[in-house]
Amino acid sequence: MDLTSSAAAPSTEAAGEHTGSPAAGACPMVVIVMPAYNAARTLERTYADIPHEIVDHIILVDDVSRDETVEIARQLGLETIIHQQNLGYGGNQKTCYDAALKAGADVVVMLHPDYQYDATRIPALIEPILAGRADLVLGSRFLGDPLAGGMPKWKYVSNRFLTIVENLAFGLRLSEYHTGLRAYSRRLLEAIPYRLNNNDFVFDQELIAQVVAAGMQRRIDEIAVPTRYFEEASSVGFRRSVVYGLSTLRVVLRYVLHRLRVRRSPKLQARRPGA
Ligand SMILES: Nc1nc2c(ncn2[C@@H]2O[C@H](COP(=O)(O)OP(=O)(O)O)[C@@H](O)[C@H]2O)c(=O)[nH]1
Ligand SMILES: [Mg+2]
Repeated sequence: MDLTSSAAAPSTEAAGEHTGSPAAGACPMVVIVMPAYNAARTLERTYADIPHEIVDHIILVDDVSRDETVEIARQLGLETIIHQQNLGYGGNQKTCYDAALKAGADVVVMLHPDYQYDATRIPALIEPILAGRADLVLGSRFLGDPLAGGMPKWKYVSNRFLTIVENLAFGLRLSEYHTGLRAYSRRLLEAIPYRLNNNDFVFDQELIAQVVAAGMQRRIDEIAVPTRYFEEASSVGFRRSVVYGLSTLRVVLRYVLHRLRVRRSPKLQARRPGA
């Protein structure tokens, strides 16, 4: 499949509530992107928790939802981009980051519109980037108590297992790799060829592998973020989780083979900015 295909070229619907001035340079422009798929029942709640005083612009990319996601996004005044065909969670994020960089973002926060992650933690999430200490910050559920938030036990165990494997392969000590709340610096998104990644959920893991392969692993930080589990917040059941787990192990294997120079991967060719 051609992942860079323009078959689903998005159309921009509306300019949103842009109050920041990237050109001014003095104050970093913070952009929130929301990869959305059937988020009508949770979007308003998610939006209400966003700390708007520190956010310059919000972009929602709709992956051909079958509900009122687009109408609600428009009512909220979000910049709304609509895919022409459903691409999946990773394909959605590609459009999100392209649009955020185009809007002039210095810091990009990926927030799921399903009210699963606590958006009130965004100031703490972007702080390491604003302070120049990090280029990627992960909102970790495992620095807190994910079971208390309702994470199913089997998801907890598989997350722990995959995290141990990824830590060993990447030489890191992160508490988890599978969170959906993340903040990126502009320079990281410009350095990493995220467009080459998979269009499904494993996109998130490929991006971390790319960051490590680019020598930016010391620029990864994490903060504790509570999550909520309820029906609308989680569409990934057991079967898809198994596929996701196996895809994650494939990403790790690809990274190890790349590092050992057994098989070089074009996806992992990014170089550290300035290196
Ligand atoms: N399932 C699915 N989610 C998508 C798609 N495009 C964007 N998303 C978003 O991806 C996020 C994560 O999906 P979700 O079902 O909540 O995963 P889970 O919380 O890990 O079970 C949600 O915010 C969705 O709105 C898509 O094509 N399929
Ligand atoms: Mg979710």
